[in-house]
Amino acid sequence: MAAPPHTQDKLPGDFLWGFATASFQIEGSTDADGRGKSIWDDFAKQPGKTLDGRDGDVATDSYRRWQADLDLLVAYGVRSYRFSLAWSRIIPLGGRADPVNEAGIRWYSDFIDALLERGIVPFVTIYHWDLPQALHNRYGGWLNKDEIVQDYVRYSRVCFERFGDRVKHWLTMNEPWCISVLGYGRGVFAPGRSSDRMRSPEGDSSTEPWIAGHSVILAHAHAVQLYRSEFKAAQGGQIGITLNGDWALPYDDSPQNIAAAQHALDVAIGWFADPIYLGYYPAYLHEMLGARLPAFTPEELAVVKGSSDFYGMNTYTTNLCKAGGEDEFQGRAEYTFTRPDGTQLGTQAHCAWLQDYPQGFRELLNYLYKRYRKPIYVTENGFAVKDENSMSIEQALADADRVQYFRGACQSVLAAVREDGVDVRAYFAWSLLDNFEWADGYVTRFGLTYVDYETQERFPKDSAKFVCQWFKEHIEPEEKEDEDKRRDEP
Ligand code: GBH
Repeated sequence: MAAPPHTQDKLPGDFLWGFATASFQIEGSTDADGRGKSIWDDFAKQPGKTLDGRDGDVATDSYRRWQADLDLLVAYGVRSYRFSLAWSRIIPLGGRADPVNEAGIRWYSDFIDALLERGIVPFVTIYHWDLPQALHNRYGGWLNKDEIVQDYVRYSRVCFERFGDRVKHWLTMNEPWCISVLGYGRGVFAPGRSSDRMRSPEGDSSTEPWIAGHSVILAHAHAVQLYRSEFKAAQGGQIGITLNGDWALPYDDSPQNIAAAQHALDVAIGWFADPIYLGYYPAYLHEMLGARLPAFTPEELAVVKGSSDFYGMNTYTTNLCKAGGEDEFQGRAEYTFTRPDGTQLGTQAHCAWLQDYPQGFRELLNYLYKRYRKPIYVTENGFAVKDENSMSIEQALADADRVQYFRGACQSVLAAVREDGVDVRAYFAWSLLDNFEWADGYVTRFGLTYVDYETQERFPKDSAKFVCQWFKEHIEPEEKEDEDKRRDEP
C-alpha cells in the first residue's frame, strides 16, 4: 500500500487507538445469565493467591455497568475498544458438545452493537485467561492438546458465527507466555500448577509450560484456519494473536550478556512468534529444552506457519539481561533494572517487574518489524503508579508518572512510524479502568480511569486526558473517502 503524503509529526488517518480490558478483570457478575465457572473464579479465592485476598466476583462490575464504561469511551473520543469474551458465558461448560448460552451471547452482541452505534471499532480477544473450569477438570485444560484444540476451535466458531458480521478485528489469544509460564510453570496464575510444593500440590514446571504453550499455538492456528476458510470471505475481518514481550538490553557489552539478551527475547517472544511467523521454534529453545520441547508434525506446522495477519504486541518495560541465570522462562537470563553504574533504567512502577523506558519500546517495535515483517498492533501498554492504592482519589488522579510513561510511549510509536518506517496501525493503553490485577488483586492499579471500589464510580486520571489529547493532535485527518467507507460499515 503506497503511503499517502504525510506530515512527520502525525500518525496516518486510519490509525486505531483506544483502551483495553479483559473480561475477568472487569465484568464481575460471575453467576449472571448462566455463566459457567472459569479457572480464575475459585483460584482467586484460595488463600494466598491474590495480594489482598480479593477475587473477581465484582471487579469493576462492568457486566452490569457497561453503560458507564461506554460513556467513558465516548467521552474519551476513542476510535476503538479492545475487550475480551468470557468463554464460560458463551459455552458455560466450554466443550464442543456442550450447549451454548444464548443469554451470554446476547450480552456481548448488544455490547458490540452499542459500540458500533457510537462509531467505536470493537477489537475482540477471544481468550484472555478465563478457561472454563469444566475443561480443566475434565482433561487438564491446556495440558491436553487434542481436546483443548477442538474445544477452542468450536468456541471460536461460535464467536465468528455470532459476532463476526460486526467484529472485524480478532485476537485469538492474549499472551501465551503468561498462560503457560504463570499458569503451569511458576503457578502464580490459575490453574496454579508448578513444581513448587509450597505453592501447588501438583505440577511439573520442567515440562508442563512447554506443553501448554504448544497447545495454545495449535489452538490459535486452527481457529485462524477456520476463520480463513469459512468466514473471512464473507466477513472480511483480520485475525491474529497477541504476545507479551518486553525489550531486552544486554547488561553491558560483554559477549555473554549480549547473548543473554537475545536468549531472553527467544523465550519471551520467539517461543510463540517464531513458529507462528517463521515456521519453527527458536534454536535456543531446542538447545535449552532438548526433548522437553514438544515437536510439531509437518501437518501441524503447515497450519501454524503464517497463522497471524498482524503482530499483536503487548509491552510494558525493558529488562537489562545478564548471563548466568537459572530461569528457563527468561531464557536463563537474569533481569535487572540497575545499570552497572548503579543508576536505575527508569521510573519504578508499583509492581517490581515494571520500569518506564520508552527508548526500549521504540527499539522493540523496530526489532519485531524487522524480524516478523507484519503490521503491528500495540494491543497493550501501560503503567502502575507506585502506592496509588494508598492515596486519596484526588492524589491518584494526578498520576504524573503515568502521564510521563504515556508521553514517552506515544512519542516512541510516532518515531517508529515516521522516522524508522515501522508499520504500526493501532495503540491500546492498558487499561480503560483500574481493575482486578490477577495475582495482585486490587492493589496494583493500571487504569487511566480511577475506580472507587466502594461506590464503583469512575474518575478520569490525568493520564486519560493526556492520551486522548495526544491522539487527537497526532493523527492526520482521515481522507473523505475513508470516512464514507467507515460510515458504510455495518
Ligand atoms: C498484561 O500482561 C495482561 O495482559 C493484563 O491482563 C494485565 O492486567 C497487565 O499485563 C498488567 O499486568 O513476576 O512472574 O509475575 C503483561 C505481561 C508478563 C507482566 C509477566 C508481568 C510478571 C511475571 N506480564 N510479568 S511474574
